[in-house]
Amino acid sequence: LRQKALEDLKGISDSAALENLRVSIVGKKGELTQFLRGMGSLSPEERPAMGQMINDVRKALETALDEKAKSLKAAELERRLAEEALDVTVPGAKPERGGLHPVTLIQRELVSIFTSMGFSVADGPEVELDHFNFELMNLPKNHPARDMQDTLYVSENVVLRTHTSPVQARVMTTKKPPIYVVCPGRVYRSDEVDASHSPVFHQMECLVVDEGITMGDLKGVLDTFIKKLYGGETKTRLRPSFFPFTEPSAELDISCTLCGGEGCRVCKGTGWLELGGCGMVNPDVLDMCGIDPEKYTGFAFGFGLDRLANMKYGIDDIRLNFEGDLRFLEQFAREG
Ligand code: FA5
Repeated sequence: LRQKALEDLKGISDSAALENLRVSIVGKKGELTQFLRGMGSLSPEERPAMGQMINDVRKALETALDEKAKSLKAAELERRLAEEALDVTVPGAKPERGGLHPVTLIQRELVSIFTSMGFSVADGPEVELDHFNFELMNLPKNHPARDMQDTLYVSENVVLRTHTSPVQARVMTTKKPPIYVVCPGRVYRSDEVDASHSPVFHQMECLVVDEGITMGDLKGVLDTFIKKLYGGETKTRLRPSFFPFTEPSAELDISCTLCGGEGCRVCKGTGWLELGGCGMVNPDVLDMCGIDPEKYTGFAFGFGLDRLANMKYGIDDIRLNFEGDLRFLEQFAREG
């Protein structure tokens, strides 16, 4: 039995087979156990010698089994270590670097320019009451000038804000002058999509209300921020216009920063680009918002951030701003 068991042990190469062998020798029904059971039939004289012999065999086999178990375990560990080894010298996969969206970049830059001039930032909801979006902006229901902005209505009295001007009303109805705020944000209009129009776009509003504010202050602030944004060479121009919430009103143009001359794809060769509207806050608006128009005057302007960003970065189609194409966005990821 001993010889055979030791022989069998040599051929074993995994722990499951080893366990089977152990059971077949020293298990409850194992061969050696059977020998022990058979001792009852021996004469008392024979028993001690036989018992001694079985015990010796058992000890020897158990030692051999334990040693085999140890060496199998060591070999298995060795194999696993080899299989799972990591090559720490293999270069890692480079993580993709995200970038800020061009509109976010321009918005941050503008907020930093305006806060450096003493303005603070105000915010308002994108789902807005008709009351703030239109009525307090001097656009009562059925006023024809509402047609200037194609409105997405949520219900009779709730709209997706068509401009950032309702934030003006929210500020004026809750704060007393002096007021110096800018309000960047997303706005919505049911405009046809083309290279310079999107149904979702971004505007930034600027509102100043204080004693003795004039159109000269408006022109001065416009000039200052445009020069800071595009460089000292850039010019601004005001053209007479109409908005119900400002009087007088003007359209703000800036000299084309990407001008390619006659065939310029950005300004169509005119040398000027329309950026947004502006004017002196209509005294009726001040009055409706609870500010004394006899004591205070103010100016406001609002412009499209997408167009401003596109001019700054030389993007010729506004749709790129909303498509989320990584090939476009990754161009704005900064190194470092
Ligand atoms: C307004 O929205 C006024 N609230 C601006 C204003 C504020 C005037 C304060 C006076 C005082 P307007 O509808 O012109 O004005 O829009 C302003 C700018 O938003 C436009 O000049 C243009 O740059 C941008 N814009 C308008 N519609 C779109 C559009 N569909 N896609 C992208 N940009 C647009």
